[in-house]
Amino acid sequence: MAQALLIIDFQNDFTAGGALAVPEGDEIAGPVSRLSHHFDFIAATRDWHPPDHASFDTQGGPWPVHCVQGTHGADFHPAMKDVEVDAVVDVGKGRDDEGYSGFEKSDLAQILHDNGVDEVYVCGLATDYCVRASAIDACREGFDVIVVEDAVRAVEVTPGDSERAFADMREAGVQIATSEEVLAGAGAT
Ligand code: VGL
Ligand code: ZN
Repeated sequence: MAQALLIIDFQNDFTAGGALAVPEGDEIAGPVSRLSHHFDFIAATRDWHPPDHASFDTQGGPWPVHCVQGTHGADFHPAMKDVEVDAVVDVGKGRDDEGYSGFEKSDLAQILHDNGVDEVYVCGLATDYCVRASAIDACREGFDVIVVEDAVRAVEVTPGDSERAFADMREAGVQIATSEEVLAGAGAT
């Protein structure tokens, strides 16, 4: 069976200068790049919203307008240019799709199963939203799941959200490891 790297929403709008910039979001570029060379199969999600997505503040939702389909903000971060992505999965496409989990209304589980994947290493943005939801759903789908703690960053709308997200993920059966441990081939802690 095989391992896959799952890169969540590493997009312009979630990094410096973006509409919903995650603090230190750019800093995952190094670990994500190093991890990418270590995996035979890489899937990357994009937050991919219509202009009137229900989560936007213009529609009464909690977030600024972000990751609108086909815009620069929705493009992958420049650091993704060096990453050989095997499958791109877009989520949050429907006006009312929450779009936090890469598995919501997507083929992601099927794509991973079709490629013999049983172990999924998760990195990307943001720890307390899409990474959390995707990692927990990956567990529910029956994958072994390891979140790479130095290759994720949190929005932290409320202080402590990152810590709570890690606790929720652990409780769901997610393991946590550093990129150094993953690259050294050591087991997750
Ligand atoms: C995300 C808030 C809104 C994420 C997406 O990728 O974590 N957060 N849309
Ligand atoms: Zn979104």
